[in-house]
Amino acid sequence: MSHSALPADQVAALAKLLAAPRRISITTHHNPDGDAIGSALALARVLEGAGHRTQVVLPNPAPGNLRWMEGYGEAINHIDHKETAEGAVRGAEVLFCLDFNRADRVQGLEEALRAAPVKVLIDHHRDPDTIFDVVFSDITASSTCQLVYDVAEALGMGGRIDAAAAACLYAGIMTDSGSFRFPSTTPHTHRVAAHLLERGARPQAVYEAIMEDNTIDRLRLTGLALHERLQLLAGGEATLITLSKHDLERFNFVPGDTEGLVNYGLTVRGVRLAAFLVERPDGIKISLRSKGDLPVNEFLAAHFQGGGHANAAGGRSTDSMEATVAKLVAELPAFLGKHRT
Ligand SMILES: [Mn+2]
Repeated sequence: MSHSALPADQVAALAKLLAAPRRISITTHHNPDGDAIGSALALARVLEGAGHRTQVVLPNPAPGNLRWMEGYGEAINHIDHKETAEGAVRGAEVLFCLDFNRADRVQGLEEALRAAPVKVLIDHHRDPDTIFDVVFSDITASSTCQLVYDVAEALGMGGRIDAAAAACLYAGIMTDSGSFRFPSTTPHTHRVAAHLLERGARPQAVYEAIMEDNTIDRLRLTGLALHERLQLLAGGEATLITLSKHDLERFNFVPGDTEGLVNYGLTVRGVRLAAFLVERPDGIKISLRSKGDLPVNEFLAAHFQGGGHANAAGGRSTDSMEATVAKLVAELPAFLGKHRT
């Protein structure tokens, strides 16, 4: 397809909502990533340019490597500004919900979100909740940023994407597509990226700001993970990395430090599935990645209260690390066997 086809009735419904200047809030999921922050800040900028009043409201702050994005300083988060954040979400004339599709993904803001009178969803995750009034949900889209670009174009606001908004959108597309390599990367993804470059996004600057922002501690934690915590499973078809609470403490872990770690396991020759298990205060957090037709979201839904995309999904366990690993090791062979090409 040469362009993205957004549902015409939803475009019309949104155009009608935005026909007069509105008081708009824009929110996204807990632990916001590049796609979440990029899409929220870019949309805010475009809507401001079109005469609306906007407020970006985050459940919690962004990691340090995303705070350079234009408009982050004006965004508020629910951890530091509880009342203001809830008021902005609850009281908005129009609430945009970006890069998530279930109310509980905004954590402490959930009640305020449910109370918002008009909710617009722009998202690319599976199985959207039915609480939204206008819905742009496309699970084939590389990113929410790509969809925000498409929505802006469809509304005739594409011209309002300036260099700052273009950098935000480019950042989200780049991070969610694994730097334009995941299967969701289409000709349309590259066309959108090309338009963003024409509007002033600078790929090298965006990449450096986001990807080359390691601390020494983070690199050393990665080193430990690859050197001492990585193992081959299932006769070499899968890898597993485990990190304990103690491992994290040893390297002064801050959120984001293990982001992307699971992907290293998938680069081993012959490996189709990579698992990363990390001990968090509320249990074991599980991340799976796969190559080809190997739906790890189904595996996690069946065994570890999880879900996500076919090649990238997450789950959890309240068992010990040992018990969780044992269960994973026990269930993996059957799953890999069922999906042998
Ligand atoms: Mn996303």
